[in-house]
Amino acid sequence: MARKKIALIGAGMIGGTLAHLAAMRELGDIVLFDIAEGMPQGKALDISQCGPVDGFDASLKGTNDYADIAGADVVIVTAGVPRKPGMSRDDLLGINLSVMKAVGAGIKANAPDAFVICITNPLDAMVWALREFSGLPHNKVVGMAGVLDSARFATFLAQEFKVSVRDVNAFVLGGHGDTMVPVTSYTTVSGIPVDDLVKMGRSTRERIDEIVTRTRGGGGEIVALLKTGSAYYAPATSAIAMAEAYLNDQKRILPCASYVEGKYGLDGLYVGVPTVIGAGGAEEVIEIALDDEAKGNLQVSVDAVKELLEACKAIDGDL
Ligand code: TXD
Repeated sequence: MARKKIALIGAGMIGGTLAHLAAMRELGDIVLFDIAEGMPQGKALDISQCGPVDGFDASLKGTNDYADIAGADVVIVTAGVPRKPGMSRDDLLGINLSVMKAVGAGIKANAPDAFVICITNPLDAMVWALREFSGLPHNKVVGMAGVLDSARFATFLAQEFKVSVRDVNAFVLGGHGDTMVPVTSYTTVSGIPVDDLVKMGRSTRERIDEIVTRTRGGGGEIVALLKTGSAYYAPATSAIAMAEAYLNDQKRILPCASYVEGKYGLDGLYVGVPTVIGAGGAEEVIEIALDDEAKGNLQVSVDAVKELLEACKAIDGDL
């Protein structure tokens, strides 16, 4: 069987990290595409030279030509401009919308059978726009945010409870932004709900609320520290988990920005929901029961996403 092909559109900080991780895990051969000339070629060469040391078999190619992504099994999109300190995700809208238009056309023409994972911010709007521009089926285009947001939530909770991160199963719903909805009632430590751990005196409601607030601002915290650019190690690791679930038909239930029509009372938009990822792409959106507080928070998040979609439509007449 021929190796799988992973195309990375955008070879910046996340794109380069994705290429390194995909090579080390031997997910397949890797194509790094960017509009910057030389940079994807340089990164491909550098990473390919890890191979003899690390012992992985993966060919890497850097390119500025969409023809090189032909037949890709997975396409991961990070192309665009990252947030700078003081800049909100929404400020990025106009610039990154035009990038999605070019990328959507490139995927449509060269890799129409791929499973596409969008990472570019503002995420919930960009994944929707990319789907529109590429014309791929909704189940083959998803956004990465929830895996990262729940990893941040899990990291902080593991620190709070002084337990292994492996035992924390954190649950985050909604849009990727300050309105995301970390749901403590579905968040567990080795099966024990966080709310029960609070009752057992292992933390306090106030501490958990602080952790929820820190999770919501998790991206901004890193942007402020880095001063140039935004997080890339954990975002890349999160997208790789989604790509692996698809390539290996794992049927993992991962929080993804998926197209939701009907469930959660939504009528056709991309937002973060638990999604079964397998060989069929986003195979199923899982609808869970939410208490009134979580429902209200999800609505705020959905309203924020809808506002962004309206702004996209106002900018680009094709949408
Ligand atoms: O959870 C999440 N979804 C995110 C999203 C978490 C962290 C960062 N997130 C967003 O990912 C961030 O706000 C950005 O929109 C993307 C990519 O972040 P990265 O840190 O990798 O940005 P870089 O290093 O600036 O890389 C972007 C690359 C850069 O090399 C540009 O030359 C290239 O994108 N670029 C393009 N490539 C192809 N085609 C076009 N049109 C293009 N325009 C820019």
